[in-house]
Amino acid sequence: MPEPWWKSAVVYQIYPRSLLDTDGDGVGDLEGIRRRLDHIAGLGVHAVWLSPFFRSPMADFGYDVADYCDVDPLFGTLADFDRLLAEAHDRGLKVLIDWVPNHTSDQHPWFVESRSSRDSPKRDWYVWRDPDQTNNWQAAFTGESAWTYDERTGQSYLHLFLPEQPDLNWGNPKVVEAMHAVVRFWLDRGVDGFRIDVVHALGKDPSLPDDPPDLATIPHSSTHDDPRTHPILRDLRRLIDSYPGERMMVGEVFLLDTTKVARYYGDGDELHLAFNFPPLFTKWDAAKWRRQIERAQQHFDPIGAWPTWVLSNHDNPRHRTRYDGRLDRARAAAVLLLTLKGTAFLYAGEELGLLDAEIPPERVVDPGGRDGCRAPIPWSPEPPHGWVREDNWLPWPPLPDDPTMPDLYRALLRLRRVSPALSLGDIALLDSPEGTLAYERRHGDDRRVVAINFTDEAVPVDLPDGTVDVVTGRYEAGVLGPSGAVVLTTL
Ligand code: ISL
Repeated sequence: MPEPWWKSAVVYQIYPRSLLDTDGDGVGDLEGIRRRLDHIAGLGVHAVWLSPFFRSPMADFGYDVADYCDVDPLFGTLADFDRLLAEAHDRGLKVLIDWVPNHTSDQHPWFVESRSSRDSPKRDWYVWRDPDQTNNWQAAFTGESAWTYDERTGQSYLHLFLPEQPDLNWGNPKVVEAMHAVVRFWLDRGVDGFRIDVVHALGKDPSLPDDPPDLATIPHSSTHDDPRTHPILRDLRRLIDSYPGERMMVGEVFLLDTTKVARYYGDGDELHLAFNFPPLFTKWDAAKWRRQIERAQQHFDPIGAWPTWVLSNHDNPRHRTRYDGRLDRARAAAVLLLTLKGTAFLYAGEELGLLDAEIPPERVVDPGGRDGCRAPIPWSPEPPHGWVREDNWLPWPPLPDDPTMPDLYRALLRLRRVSPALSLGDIALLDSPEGTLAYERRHGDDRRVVAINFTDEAVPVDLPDGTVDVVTGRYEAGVLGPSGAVVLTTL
């Protein structure tokens, strides 16, 4: 049986506000995404993931949803979405949408009803407690309590994120039913799957125990790991797998421990894929990366879970920025990301080698300090860079400084498509000199060897004989140049 598409896939994440504005309001829109489809498909990726475009008051820029089944007017209409979906499919691109099931907006009619009185039929759709029955959980972004007191009914509600993002109560079967209906709505419309926001936080112990003192200063959403989440995921898996056409879900398991992340694959009956973030937080250091690869082998392989790799997204400084702004490292990192065993996720703009924008204090809009990586993407050198206006919701990042960067991504994606070893093969770490990383990918007769030099010196790497598929920096006479990377076909 052929492997499902999402195993060999590379997914391109789009933050709709930042890709391209077409109506002149200074914020990207669905039509802008449609107009960039040729570029995206031309890179050779297999799928796009759209961050939320649903109706929202935008307290968290769309991760506070007020209607799961409609498009926010800022981004367009449902008809625009249908057209985008159809045109993506015409180009062979799968479309994943971002589903935010842990919390809604405080403006969602469910919450409006829930907060209206203690006897509201939707009271128990959220988590309400008397003020003396709350706990010490800390909310993300604010560093304050995860509970907000609501005067009207004299109780407090739980929010692992902003007070404008009340947590749903997944212990209530009515919530489960309503949220399954949302999933069906989009599957019926033809989406290929979901990126699921903070999926590990869905299940909650109704006794809401305090965090131990050593964790009490960390946002609870990054430590929450309750076993009640697993049956919720098994139900969702059954629902998604009941649809034809290999629909899938990739979960944001924001637990910075690969051992824990692996559990969200269940016995092949929970998430199809889970983000594994520790590598994203790993420095540009060969030994540290080697350890991350070993951990993925150790925790995912034995249970038949397929790994994922991501270097940048809308929540963190772009990897080039994290790697001291260095272009040579960004080029080598592209080789690393696209030759590891697992599904890879690109963040729009990384194929241009983008850096974060510098945000002056008066332009800060995100309560979580994440504006830099969400800056509008400059698609051409001359202002307004393919956009309508020069001034948009966030300032521009530095303009791309290497016009060959997209060629590197295209070359790597082409190689992945023709190489069973790179797209689906096993990985074996090879011995290599300090400061370098080398591994072999193998599938049947197809064998590729990859080496990355994390240092600023040229290093002799003693790789097997082979022909060079892709190189960044220099590779000559067995010596890999400073911050260089090479992919070889070997016999
Ligand atoms: O953004 C973070 C650190 O800067 C993370 O802690 C983040 O809160 C975590 O990854 C959860 O993120 C997701 O849910 C949030 C939303 O703000 C993020 O954009 C989303 O990716 C709440 O919905």
